[in-house]
Amino acid sequence: MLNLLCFKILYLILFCIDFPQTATENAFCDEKDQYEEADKRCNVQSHYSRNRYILYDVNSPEGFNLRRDVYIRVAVFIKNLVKQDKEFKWKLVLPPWGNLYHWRTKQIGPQTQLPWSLFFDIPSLQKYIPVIEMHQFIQEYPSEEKQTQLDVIYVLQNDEDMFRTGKFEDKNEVIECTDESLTYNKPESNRYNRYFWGYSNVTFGNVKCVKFHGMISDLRRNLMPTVYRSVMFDHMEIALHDSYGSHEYWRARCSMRYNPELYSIANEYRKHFLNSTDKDDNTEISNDWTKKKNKRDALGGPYLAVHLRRRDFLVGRSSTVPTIESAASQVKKTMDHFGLKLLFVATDTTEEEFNNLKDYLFEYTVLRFIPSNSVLNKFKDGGVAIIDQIICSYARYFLGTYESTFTFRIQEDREIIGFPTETTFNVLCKDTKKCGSNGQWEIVW
Ligand code: GFB
Repeated sequence: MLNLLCFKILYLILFCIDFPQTATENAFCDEKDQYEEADKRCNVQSHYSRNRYILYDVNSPEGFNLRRDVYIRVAVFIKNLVKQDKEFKWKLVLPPWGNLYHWRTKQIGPQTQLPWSLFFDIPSLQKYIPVIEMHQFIQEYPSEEKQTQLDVIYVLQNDEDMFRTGKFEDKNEVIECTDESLTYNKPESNRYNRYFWGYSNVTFGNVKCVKFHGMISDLRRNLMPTVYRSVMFDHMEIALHDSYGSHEYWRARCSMRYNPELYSIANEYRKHFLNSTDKDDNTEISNDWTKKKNKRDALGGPYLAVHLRRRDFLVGRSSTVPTIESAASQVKKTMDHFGLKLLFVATDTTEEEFNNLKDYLFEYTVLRFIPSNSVLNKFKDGGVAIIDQIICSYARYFLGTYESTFTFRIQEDREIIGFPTETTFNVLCKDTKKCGSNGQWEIVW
């Protein structure tokens, strides 16, 4: 009997040891007469032991490419956390893609709960930080009665006073949640009932509203890993980059390689329609981004690529978006300057406007990527947009849309491939007189 007791105690020590217990839990594990109950709990705990999970979501109207920028902020945050805190095993749970405003194709069914692996190369992301998909998290995180309960959710909010007065200072202050701050669903007995990403089986133990202003690293004090195993941040777009455009930013950005199948589709298209291959265009880069080399001698395929952003930009950014006629004239001027005859157009415009553009550019071959049904069904609107971006990123010369994050991501990819900056950081102007600049966000090696 004594032996059995000793064995049980040893067992409890071994399996509870790396789980940081609260005082109550410690007392619980020490109680010899309750060892059976503790044994059961520690069995469960041994599954996740020192694992700590961070989840996040972004303001629902935000588009795909702003969300990618938020990922970089989070990735750098996790990277530093992993480096500095050896006590816990930090993992980032990738927020599934879905219900984006711009994803409008109806015939492919609902575009929800899409895993990151559909768009990105997960092993490549994992070379930067430990990431897991949501469906993996649901499997590996202990659940009760098929409900996955996260320990805490922080709902980040801007401090409106700062925006009113223009006086900005760092803030990370837990405030009382109002109905307005929990607009998705009213809290019911302190439960946050919004179904994140449509998972009705994911619930929250604790909801905290936080007025936040400052860099993302300041969220470290909200983690409290000895209390919480899983922490979710809603409205993560509110937290700012720790060091935008730094070496670390670019490392995280480089890790965001796309799903290899998307590269294959784009490369086939380049080869068949644009006479473009990596070998001929001097655009070969290592499959492993950690082995990337500092170079600026990419030539690019013999085509000009333009990102012609329309739809909501025509309304929200009417002061910077050109007419089709003006866009055509700017494109023509650039193509003539470089002696190019092939034009690739990435655009969210209508068939009618695209044909209109082609009419203005009748002397050139004007192409856009039209996905097959199987590509569209498999990779959805998000995958097709990435194929457009990849093709743009390999052009000899690129013209983007002013202040579009879709354009920014293409410019970054061109920096990674190694193009001279003057072929990349160019945007269409409203008209010939007035032209803004997106700036030049050069890669830092
Ligand atoms: O990516 P995104 O945030 O860029 O949103 P912006 C634009 C979305 O529209 C893309 C589609 O993610 C695509 O789904 N789209 C745009 C395109 N251009 C193309 C294209 O050339 N090809 C294809 N296939 N799809 C922001 C929005 O857009 O603009 C904000 O995120 C807001 O919600 C703001 O509307 C005004 O930065 O261009």
